Amino acid sequence: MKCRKCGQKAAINMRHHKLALCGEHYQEWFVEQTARTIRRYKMFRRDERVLVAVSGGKDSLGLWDVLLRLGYQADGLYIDLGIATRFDYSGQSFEKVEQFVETLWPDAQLHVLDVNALYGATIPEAARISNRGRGKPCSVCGLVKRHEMNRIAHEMGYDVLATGHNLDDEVAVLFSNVLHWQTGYLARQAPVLPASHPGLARKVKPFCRFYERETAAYALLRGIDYIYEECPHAVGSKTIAYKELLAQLEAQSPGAKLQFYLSFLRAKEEGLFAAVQEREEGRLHACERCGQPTSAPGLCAFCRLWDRVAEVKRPPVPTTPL
Ligand code: Q46
Ligand code: ZN
Ligand code: ZN
Repeated sequence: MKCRKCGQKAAINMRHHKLALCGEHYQEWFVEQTARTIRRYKMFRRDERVLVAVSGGKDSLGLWDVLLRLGYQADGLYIDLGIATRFDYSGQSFEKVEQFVETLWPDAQLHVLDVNALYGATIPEAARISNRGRGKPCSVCGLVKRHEMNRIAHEMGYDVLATGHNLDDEVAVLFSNVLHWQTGYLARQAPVLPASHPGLARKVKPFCRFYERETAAYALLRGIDYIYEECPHAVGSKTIAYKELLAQLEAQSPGAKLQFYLSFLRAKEEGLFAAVQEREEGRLHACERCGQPTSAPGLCAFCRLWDRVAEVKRPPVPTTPL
């Protein structure tokens, strides 16, 4: 297989695009495609500040790299979740992020937030205490990540929050949401999510049209070292099972995932879920303590979580003997 641009040996063949490219031309194509996605969905402008949530994985590091190559004002945010079940997942992920900065972008700005140091418990510990998600820390993890990304972006004056979700991630979520007809989630699933509240950053996913093997190929060809292991809590998750199912579909019909996702976006543009969106937005109000949008009365789930952790971890009040 030869590169369509220069005729050298191809490094990757994308059957769904009927396009084979060598390493150099693939990187060029990948950066250009990202720029097109940013423009097509009006994600952000040159003068806006972008905060990229980096996890140490190929997608988020690749995204940060591409945005810097395109000349955007993009800074990184690493959230240390304190996950060390089976192996030091958080520690190893952070090493990859640090190494990325040191070797490729020594002048880039990286913010680091340590959940345990800030709130007094790691994610698995907070999940155990709160008993949300029945043993799996993922719902607490998602809740904390969302809240903290919003908070940092707001406090540090970023206009946009970018995450490295790729097409496979988006399609697995879409599939799950359709399977359960989660209309509220479907209404909110999009490449660009406008700020749901004044002062909050817009959320964007510039890699939403890339297959996972495309983001992996970019990281490898670009020399980005990333964490290969999944988070130990991802093992056995529904999302992984859906991804396997969808991979079978894609093998039989190349481009099926991209079609599924793009047709969904078109249907949304035509107004599908517009009523749900309106209803959901109407339910939101500001949390009494932190001010972030919530549908719960009074305090949001994040504030309630840490109240519960503090209650359990607070040292017992010494009682005076009678
Ligand atoms: S990091 Fe957190 Fe994921 Fe690990 S605990 Fe679950 S949600 S699986 S993206
Ligand atoms: Zn070439
Ligand atoms: Zn709150």
